[in-house]
Amino acid sequence: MAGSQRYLRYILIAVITIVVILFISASSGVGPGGQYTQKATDLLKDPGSIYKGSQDHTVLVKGSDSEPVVSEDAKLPQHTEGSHLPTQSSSPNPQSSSLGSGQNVLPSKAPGARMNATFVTLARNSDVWEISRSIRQVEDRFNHAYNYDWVFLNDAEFDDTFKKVTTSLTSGRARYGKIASEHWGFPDFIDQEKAKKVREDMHERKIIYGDSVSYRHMCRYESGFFFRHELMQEYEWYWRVEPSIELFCDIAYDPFVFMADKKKKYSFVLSLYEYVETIPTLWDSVKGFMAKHPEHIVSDNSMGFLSDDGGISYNHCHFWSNFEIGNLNWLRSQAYIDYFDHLDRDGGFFYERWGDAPVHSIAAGLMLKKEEIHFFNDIAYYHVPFTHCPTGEQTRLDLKCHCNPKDNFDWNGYSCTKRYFEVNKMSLPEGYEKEQ
Ligand SMILES: Nc1nc2c(ncn2[C@@H]2O[C@H](COP(=O)(O)OP(=O)(O)OP(=O)(O)O)[C@@H](O)[C@H]2O)c(=O)[nH]1
Ligand SMILES: *[C@@H]1O[C@H](CO)[C@@H](O)[C@H](O)[C@H]1NC(C)=O
Ligand SMILES: [Mg+2]
Repeated sequence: MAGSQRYLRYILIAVITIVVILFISASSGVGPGGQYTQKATDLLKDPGSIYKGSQDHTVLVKGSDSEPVVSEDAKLPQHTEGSHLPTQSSSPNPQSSSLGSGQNVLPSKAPGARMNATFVTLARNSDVWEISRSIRQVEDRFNHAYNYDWVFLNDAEFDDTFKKVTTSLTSGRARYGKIASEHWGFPDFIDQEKAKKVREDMHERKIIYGDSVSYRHMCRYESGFFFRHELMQEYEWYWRVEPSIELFCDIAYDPFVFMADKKKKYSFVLSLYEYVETIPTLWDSVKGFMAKHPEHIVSDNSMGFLSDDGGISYNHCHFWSNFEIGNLNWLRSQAYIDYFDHLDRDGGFFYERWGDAPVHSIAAGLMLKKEEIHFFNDIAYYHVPFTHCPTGEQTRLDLKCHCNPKDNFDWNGYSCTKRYFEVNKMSLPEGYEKEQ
C-alpha cells in the first residue's frame, strides 16, 4: 500500500510540473515584444541562460505607460525585505538595494515628465554584441527608470538578430532606421580619384582609419546628417551611445531635464587634442565660414577653448563626440546647417579625414554661448582608451561608482577639460589636485 501511494505522489508531481511548464510557456508570449521573451522549455535546454528571464517584465511594458509587471524571477529573493521587491522590480538587479547600506539612487520608475528625447546609436549588424554591452549599462545605470526611446541607424538594413537582441535590452521603444544613400556616400562635388590617393597616402603613413572609406562616411554622417534622419526629426534631444562604452556610476537625475532647465545645448564628459594629421586644413575651412557667415558666430563663445591666439590657429581641443547629450534643434538650425555645408564643400571629410568630434566641438565653441555647453562630471564614462571617473570621492560613493579615480583622464596633460574650466571661469571640482 505504501508503495502505490508513493507512485501516486510521483504521478501527481509529474502532472503539476507539466502544468507549470505549460503555464509559463503560454504566458511568456504575452504583450508587445512577447515573441522575444524566453520560453520555459528554452530554459530547460539551456539552464545557464536562466537569468535572462528576469528581463521579461521590461519587454512586457515596452512602449506602454502601465506599471511594470513583476516577473517570477524578481520575486525570488523572498528572504530579503519583501516589501521592497515590487518597487524594485523594474531594476534588472532586483537584489542590489538589499546588499549595500545605501538607498538606491534610482527608483524603479522615476517620477515627473519625460523630455522629448531619445538615445541614438549608429551601428552595423556586426556591432550587435558590443552595442548590447553599452545598452545594458545605460539601462542599468539610468534608463530602466525613464524608458526613453532608442533609435538605431545603419547604412544597411538591420538584421533580425540585431533587432531582437537590442529590443530585448531596451526599456523604451527601440526603433530602427535605414540611412538614405544621399546621406552616406560621396557627394558629386568630390573628386573620387583625389580622395583615393589621399587614402593610399594615409595608409602609407599609418594614420588610424586613414585608408577607410566607411569611416569617412560615418564621420560625415555624424557631422551633418544623423539629426535629419526622419526618426530623429521626432525628437528635440539626443544622447549618443557607441558600442563597447561603459558607465561606471548611477545617473541620479534626468540629464535631458537638466539640459533643458539650464538652457544647455551641448555636453561632454571627455575632451582631448585631435590627431593633427587628420585635420590639416579644417581650421582654414572654419575661418572661411566665419568670414562668410559672421552672423552665426555668437559673441560670448568659447573661442578660448579652441584657440590660443584668438582664432588665428586651432589648438586641436575638442569634446569627444562618442558621448554627447545635445539639442537636435540646434543641429538643425540654419547656423549649423550653413556651417556643415561650408565644411562639406571644402571636401576635408574625404581629402583629409575630418572627425565629427572636432566638427561638432568647433560648432559648439563658436555658435553656442559659453554657458550652453555643459561638462557632466557625474556621468562616469569609458570609451577605449579614455575614462572619465568623477572627481570627488563623495560623488563616487553616492552614485555607486566602480571606476578607479586614478584612471580619470580629466586632469591629464592631454585633456582639454582644465581649459574648459578656465574659459568658463569655473573653479575646478573639489579634490581635483589629489586625482591628477
Ligand atoms: N552602420 C554603420 N555604422 C558604423 C560604420 N562605421 C562605424 N559605425 C558606427 O559609428 C560609430 C563610430 O564608429 P567607431 O568604429 O566606434 O569609431 P571610433 O569610436 O572613432 O573608433 P573606435 O576606437 O574603433 O571605437 C559606432 O557607433 C559604430 O558602430 C559603418 O560603416 N556603418
Ligand atoms: C518633439 O520635437 C520634435 C522636434 O522639435 C517636434 O517635431 C515634435 O512635435 C515634438 N514632440 C512632442 C511630443 O513634443
Ligand atoms: Mg567608437
